[in-house]
Amino acid sequence: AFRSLAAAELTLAIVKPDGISGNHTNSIKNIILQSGFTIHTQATLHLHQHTVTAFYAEHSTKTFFPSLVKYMTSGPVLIMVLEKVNAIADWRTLIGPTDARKAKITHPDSIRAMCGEDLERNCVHGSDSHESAAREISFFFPDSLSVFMLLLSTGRSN
Ligand code: RTP
Ligand code: MG
Repeated sequence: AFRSLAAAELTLAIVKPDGISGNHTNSIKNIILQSGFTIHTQATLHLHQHTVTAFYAEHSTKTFFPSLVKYMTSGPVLIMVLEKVNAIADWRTLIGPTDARKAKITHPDSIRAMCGEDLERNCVHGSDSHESAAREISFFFPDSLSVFMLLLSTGRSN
């Protein structure tokens, strides 16, 4: 009953195909749990190109888009809903900069520094805002009542 007062937040995390094929899933889950997140929901899926196209719609006009779709459909991914106070910003901090090559220099303790390779193959995803988190969680888990309740209880306009 008191949990709703603690303003728990949800975010969407994905272990991308290179994270799975490189056997980084267990280390990533250990970091998640040691950092105080709860794994609320999880699913392993091999995404279809149409699913990736819809998920990354904001990037559909970028030159790297065809390559991104090929990468994200190259093998299974692990999709997780993470729960914690300040989950969205804290998960983005944990994963580090988009470019894993730069992350290895500037954020050597980040997840992308640990298991990513470059600007594209960066092994993990994280929602970048409250709006993105709500869209992305309902995109993959449209039927989850508890997710719906939590998004409602933590909803805000920014
Ligand atoms: P994500 O959405 O996957 O969490 O990553 P992000 O916010 O850090 O980066 P974003 O700009 O949203 O880009 C989405 C994903 O597209 C690939 N990418 N490739 N070759 C390129 O220039 C390029 N730029 C981005 C990466 O896999 C990136 O995570
Ligand atoms: Mg992004």
